Amino acid sequence: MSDAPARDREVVAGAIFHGGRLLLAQRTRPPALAGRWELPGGKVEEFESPQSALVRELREELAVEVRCGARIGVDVPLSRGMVLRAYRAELVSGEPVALEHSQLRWVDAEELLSMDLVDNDRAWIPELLEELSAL
Ligand code: 523
Repeated sequence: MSDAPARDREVVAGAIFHGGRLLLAQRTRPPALAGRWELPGGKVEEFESPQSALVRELREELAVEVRCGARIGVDVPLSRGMVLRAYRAELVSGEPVALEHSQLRWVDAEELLSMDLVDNDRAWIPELLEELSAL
């Protein structure tokens, strides 16, 4: 594998709100992040739009079909010039199952604050809370 810098590569994460709750997923890897909770998602492939990547990642990870909506929260810089961005994801069909995470949890505003979120995703807490309190 080359060590070419992945400049401007995006990682997408989906905020799925349903019934007044937000879906969180517990990571299994890498060891430093295992056990911590995130908005599910993953890397945008070359020649793929962030929206298509989100739809693909949530299909692979949760076995659901979603429609990608608007951005939510700030851009979070990652290592090697990568950037993490959250999008709203609207459930179109299916019930989420943890195919690549150790478990899933639907949280309300209070529970969101008590979860051990990965550091990067903590940047979105204000907008996520705002949405949960408006639901
Ligand atoms: N994050 C992150 N929060 C978050 C996601 C979806 C990803 O901080 N909600 C970080 C974790 C990794 C990087 O973004 O440092 C890539 O996410 P990952 O590992 O979920 O993406 P994959 O599964 O596409 O990556 P591969 O391991 O290459 O398959």
